[in-house]
Amino acid sequence: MRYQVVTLFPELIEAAIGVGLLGKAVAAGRVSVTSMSPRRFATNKHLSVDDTPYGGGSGMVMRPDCVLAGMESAERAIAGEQPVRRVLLTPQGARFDQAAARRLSAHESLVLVCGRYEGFDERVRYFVDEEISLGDFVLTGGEVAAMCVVEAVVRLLPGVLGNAESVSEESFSPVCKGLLEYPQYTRPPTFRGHEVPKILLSGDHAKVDAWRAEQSRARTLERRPDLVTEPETASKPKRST
Ligand code: JB8
Repeated sequence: MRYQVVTLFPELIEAAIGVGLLGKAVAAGRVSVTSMSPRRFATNKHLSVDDTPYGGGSGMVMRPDCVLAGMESAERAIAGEQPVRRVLLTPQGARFDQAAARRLSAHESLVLVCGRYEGFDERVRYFVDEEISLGDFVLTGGEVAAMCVVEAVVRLLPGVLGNAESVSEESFSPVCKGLLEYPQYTRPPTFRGHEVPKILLSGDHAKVDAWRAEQSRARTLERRPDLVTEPETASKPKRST
């Protein structure tokens, strides 16, 4: 898979792709993550990529010409004439989640477009396939969001995670039924006065499975009730005759 990040700060992306499983996948040639700066397509003597907003107001806006030239160059670099999915990272986008990560992992080539300053000239949006937000908070630019997307997508690619079960059993995966994961423990059996639940030391796998399922359910109800849509919690009270 080939990913290009359009960014004024390529060094931010390069620092992030060198380590961990992502670094391994890149080193193995399984994925490429490269970046393209819109600054390369600046035309004035100051190499500006931003300008003042029409209609007035504070701050600066990313120029559409530099952003588009960066996108198109990024695209040619990874895909030639092959199809590419163009993704804009902004706080106004659709909320990113595991389903979006799975969907994007099916694309051979992604171009992730990052802004700085107060954001993009609105016309940039006419040239992208989708707009993604990490959540209801504002970053100083799209780079960290783009790396979140790359991380979430790359670890889903076949052969990137050593243990395929880690992907299929984790929170939000269908096997977990969209619930949060159960609590995990390792040695020592007692840590600063806190014991590992006895059942996990029992060797009774059926009981362990049942305990974990119940922990997942209870933990999800407590922390993320929005994820629970089971019929038992939604059942109507019986009407008496
Ligand atoms: C200027 O929070 B964000 C984000 C914030 C930004 C820009 C792009 C994305 C551009 N601030 O996802």
